[in-house]
Amino acid sequence: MTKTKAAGGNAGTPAPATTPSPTTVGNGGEWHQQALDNTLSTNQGLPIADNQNSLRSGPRGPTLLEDFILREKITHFDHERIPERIVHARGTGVHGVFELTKSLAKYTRAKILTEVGEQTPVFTRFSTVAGGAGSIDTPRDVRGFAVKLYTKEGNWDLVGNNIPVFFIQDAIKFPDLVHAVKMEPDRGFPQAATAHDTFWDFISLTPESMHMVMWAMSDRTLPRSLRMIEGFGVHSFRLINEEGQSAFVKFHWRPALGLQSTIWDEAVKIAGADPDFHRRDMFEAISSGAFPAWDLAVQLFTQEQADGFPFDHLDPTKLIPEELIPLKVIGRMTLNRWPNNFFAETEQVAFCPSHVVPGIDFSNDPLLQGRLFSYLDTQLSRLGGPNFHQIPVNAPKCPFDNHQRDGHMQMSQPVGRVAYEPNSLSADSPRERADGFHSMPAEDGGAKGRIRAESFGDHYSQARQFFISQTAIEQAHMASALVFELSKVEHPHIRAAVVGHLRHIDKALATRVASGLGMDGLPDSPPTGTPLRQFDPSPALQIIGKMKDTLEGRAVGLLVSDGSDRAVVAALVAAIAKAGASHKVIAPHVGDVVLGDKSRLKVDGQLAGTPSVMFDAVAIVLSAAAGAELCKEAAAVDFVRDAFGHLKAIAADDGAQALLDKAGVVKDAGVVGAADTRQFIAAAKTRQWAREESLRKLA
Ligand code: HDD
Repeated sequence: MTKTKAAGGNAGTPAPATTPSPTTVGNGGEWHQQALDNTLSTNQGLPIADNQNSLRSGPRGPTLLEDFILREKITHFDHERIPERIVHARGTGVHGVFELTKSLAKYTRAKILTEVGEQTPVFTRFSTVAGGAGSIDTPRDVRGFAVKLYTKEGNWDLVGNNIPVFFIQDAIKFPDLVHAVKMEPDRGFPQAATAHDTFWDFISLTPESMHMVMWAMSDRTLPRSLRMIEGFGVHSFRLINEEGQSAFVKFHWRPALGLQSTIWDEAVKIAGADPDFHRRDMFEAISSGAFPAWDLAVQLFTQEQADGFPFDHLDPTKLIPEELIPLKVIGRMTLNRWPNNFFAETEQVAFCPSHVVPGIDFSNDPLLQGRLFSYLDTQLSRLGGPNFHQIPVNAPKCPFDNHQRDGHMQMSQPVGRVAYEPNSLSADSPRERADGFHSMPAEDGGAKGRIRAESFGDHYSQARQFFISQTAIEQAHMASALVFELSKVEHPHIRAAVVGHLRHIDKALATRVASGLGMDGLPDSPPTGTPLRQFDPSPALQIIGKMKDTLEGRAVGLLVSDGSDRAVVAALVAAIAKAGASHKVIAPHVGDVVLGDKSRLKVDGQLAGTPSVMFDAVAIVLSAAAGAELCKEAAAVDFVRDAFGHLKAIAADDGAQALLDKAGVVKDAGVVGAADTRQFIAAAKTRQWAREESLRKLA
């Protein structure tokens, strides 16, 4: 038998010249010891001599079953994926810290809400709802906003969304809702989209969804950045103080950067330009030290106040307007550390609304009650068994101990012979503590039955309130969104049924949508069931009203070419940085551009791959020759046309004028000279809403 020299092996992959990474990795996951000398080994610690070739009989012969190294590696690989979340599969997680600034000691004994100045670690995961784990970041969709607070008294998970109400009133409808919104099961599309028959069919037959539908059709579901969304705990929770008294509470997260959204055409184009737009945005912000922050605010109210509300606060399709119960800011969350490993943390993190701490309790909201079951249950199949709390990202950072034992993937090694309580054999085994968690002893009697409370019966008044609270621009976007979504619905009776519901919300809206869908007149409305109320507008429900007069945290695209004026470019860069924004240099080619004074400027993005949809405003500085040349380049014309069409501020010098003309840019307050940096920054802080009417026929 001829001996063959093994090719490859470690000799074929020289170790990089960098210093070895730390010997331990992970946040609490220190079990994963990395060999000090960087030796590649099997999971049993066997040093591997050849990681390039499997064991075979002869150089061209069959691979041998004996190759335990191959089998271990491939087997592990084959099992690398776990079932993705049935909803909220696509997510971005970040570590951070929560600091309480105002004590709620009057209302609760929870230390997380009473110890001012205490820094509590958190892990926050943002998500879309409908799409799979690999789906785009910018569909029209609700965003999940789930926060795990590792408190001294155990983990508290506040598992919310960026919308304060929900589609359904009872958890028993959740599987139907999710089956309706997910890709249609016979055809496997559309992915991450509500614009299809099954979603709107379910909605049209579920009038309680109308309030959330209004929110979903607003630009709230097209966020500019995950750093610029609000978060809501949605349900009423209870706070319980030392005396055992209870108050109701709703939790709100308010972004320090204010709210910002994209517009529909932009969101669609971002999806193609950068499917990871939101994840990348968060990664870049954290990496650059621009840590996003949110205020935690509460709405506190008593049972007596709740009894006087013109709606039922236990109904998760209702919100409590801020005008009725003002928000009180009590703390701040700052996200400041990207996970070490996406799978270990972002994928394996397990949130459960049932994770509360002493002093926080549940209300009887029937949706919340169902959630208390569902999340624990889903983790069992998603993470493979009952020990998911031992995964570092899920483990409490306070001591925890009980008599639960064994199970799949048990990582701890409990010692001793006693695994039960009460016992007389082990004085130091865990026992009850009188000041542990107590449920509120609320009296909740009543006849058993599958009953929907009459007080849950008004499905339209708050939907109407939301609509009339919006600016005319936001209303137009909602009408257009409804037309777009329903235009994708193939069954006319579904379209008609939805428009019928809209009549109860706002007749003018229904008329706009009906006309956008080419309907002859307005379809019939279903009976309302209960008399509707006329609520006053609540401006706090707008996005535009909650934008901050700042460019902080946002991004400007700077289109340049060889020969661009260095002084103008430098002034723009300085002004953008001063405004707290970032910039990227875009040019027809990567590498460097040589500016007019022969200095060189590093290019961050090539024009065709870095369209203006990725920025909040653009500045274009070109020599006359480059400007003329770029008029022949579709990517350059689109760059400008889209910036204008998406209502962004445009700063341009004389050399760029030909390109602006070619792109159909008409001078307005948002189109300014490139040298006028002050005016540019002022214009860039907001969208040029007045421009929209001239550009786009909104429904
Ligand atoms: Fe849910 C995940 C938010 C109703 C069942 N939900 C999940 C996540 C968020 C929410 C943010 C992702 C958590 C993460 O990042 O891992 N869900 C909500 C909100 C709701 C809501 C704000 C209404 C107010 N959910 C809801 C109901 C049920 C569920 C009524 C079931 C009866 N949700 C789940 C789930 C998920 C989930 C199937 C999927 C993955 C997971 O739990 O861990 O159990």
